[in-house]
Amino acid sequence: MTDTLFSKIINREIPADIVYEDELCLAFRDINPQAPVHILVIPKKPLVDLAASTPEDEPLLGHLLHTAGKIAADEGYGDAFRIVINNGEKAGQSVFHLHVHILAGRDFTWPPG
Ligand code: DGP
Repeated sequence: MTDTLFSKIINREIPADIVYEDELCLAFRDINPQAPVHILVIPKKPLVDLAASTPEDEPLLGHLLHTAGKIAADEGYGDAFRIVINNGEKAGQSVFHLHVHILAGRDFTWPPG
């Protein structure tokens, strides 16, 4: 996988508003928020997307989702938040380092756009 902006954020080469970090993941506020709370949770392991994950990544993927729920709660929206993972350009992925969007603080419609 080639380096993306997100590996530069992990390595503190470019700044970000980091809200959470542990040995497996980093979470920071999206630069172009689509809701009052818009945070990205990324694995430190450089996975391009969800489709590139393997069975050995299952604990990591679970950790990303569990952490996303905890962050939503910490932000005051533990009861109502949306999780999005865009996989592939046609699905809206623009940064090719797996990331979980946490969106909260407004009403959401279904189906999503
Ligand atoms: P996606 O379209 O699913 O690949 O989402 C990528 C998100 O990443 C998008 O919502 C904007 C955000 N983003 C892109 N570049 C940066 C950056 O340099 N810093 C931060 N904080 N967010 C970024």
